[in-house]
Amino acid sequence: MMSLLREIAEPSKRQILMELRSGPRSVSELVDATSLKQPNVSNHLAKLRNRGLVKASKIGRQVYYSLATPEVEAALIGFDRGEEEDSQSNASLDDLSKQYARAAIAGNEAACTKIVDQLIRQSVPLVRIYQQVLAEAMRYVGKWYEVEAIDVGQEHLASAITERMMARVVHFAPPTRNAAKTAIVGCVAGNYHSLGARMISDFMRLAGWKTLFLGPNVPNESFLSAIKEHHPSLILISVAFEGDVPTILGLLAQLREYHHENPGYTIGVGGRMAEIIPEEFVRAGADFTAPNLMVFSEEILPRIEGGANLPIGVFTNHKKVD
Ligand code: B12
Repeated sequence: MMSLLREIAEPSKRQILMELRSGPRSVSELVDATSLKQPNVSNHLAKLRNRGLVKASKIGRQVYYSLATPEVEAALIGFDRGEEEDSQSNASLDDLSKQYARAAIAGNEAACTKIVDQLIRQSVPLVRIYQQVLAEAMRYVGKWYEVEAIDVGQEHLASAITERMMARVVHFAPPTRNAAKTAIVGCVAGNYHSLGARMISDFMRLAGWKTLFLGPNVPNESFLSAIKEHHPSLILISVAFEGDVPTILGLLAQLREYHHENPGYTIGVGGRMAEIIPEEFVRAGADFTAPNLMVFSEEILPRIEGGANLPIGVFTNHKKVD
């Protein structure tokens, strides 16, 4: 550990290691990113490799370097915490979400990583990073797309970067407890907007639930077979489009039927349509609807875990609708 800290304390090596936090880099990419001379970069990399801090992998003719273990990354973050007086440290989460959105549509993953890492260092909870920075940034991306300021490629780029940033946030947020219950989360068939459902799924996992994330565009039969196989206590479905409403209503009807044979699960619906026609989903058999992760984590999950009577009801932003 001491030798690890000694290496990190050396500014040029730290510059290289910090750059590798955003992903594997070749020597020439590291030269561009750090402005160090090529022989210096190669020399530092050789030493860092010898000491087990960096590993090399060959793709075609090119050699890529990356951090050797999660401990190296954790040490870098710890070092950085005390060291760096970051210009962003006083920025509000809203400013950060906008900065993040701009960086994401430009494909500047290093800048996105920097914003996210800073929030991790400041111990901002996962729910706030997800909701107030990443989800909010994606809302900006949507607005820019709508006014044709960006194209579909940039929208995809921002989504893919955001998925990787979410993995990063989860990586540094250890599970807090073990609820020993199972949840199944997925998007109804036709819905490819999976970031929201994945946020809910990550949060559930950290809340100690065994969580099975089925991803985007899940056919109703696949939802049902996963439910029959894993016996979840909670089923969470994301629906974004009007066109997907008949499909989810069909799924809710099937779930109601199966419930007679296998009671014991709670059903929640979220996503854009859950804000537009929440009552319809509750009438069709959902136990609750939620507009976002914040409301789900603060208002709904505690009720489920506390054994609240079902249905729990319709929630809009931060309040229950009676
Ligand atoms: C990114 C994005 C995409 C990506 C999705 C990538 C991915 N892996 O998810 C791609 C490029 C694939 C895509 C495709 C399309 N999209 Co799109 N997309 C967006 C965008 C920009 C952001 C969505 C997002 O990820 N937000 C961040 C997440 C975290 O927020 P969220 O999904 O709302 O989830 C939160 C809550 O809803 C809730 N939640 C969600 N699910 C669940 C489930 C449960 C159980 C619970 C409790 C809570 C919950 O919690 C989450 C966190 O708070 C929006 C713009 C916008 N304003 O939303 C448009 C948007 C949703 N897309 C739209 C459209 C039209 C499309 C396309 C038809 C064409 C297109 N524009 O490319 C296709 C259709 C694909 C399909 N069949 O699903 C429209 C939808 C309009 C509508 N409702 O009819 C929007 C609003 C853009 C617009 N203004 O036109 N899209």
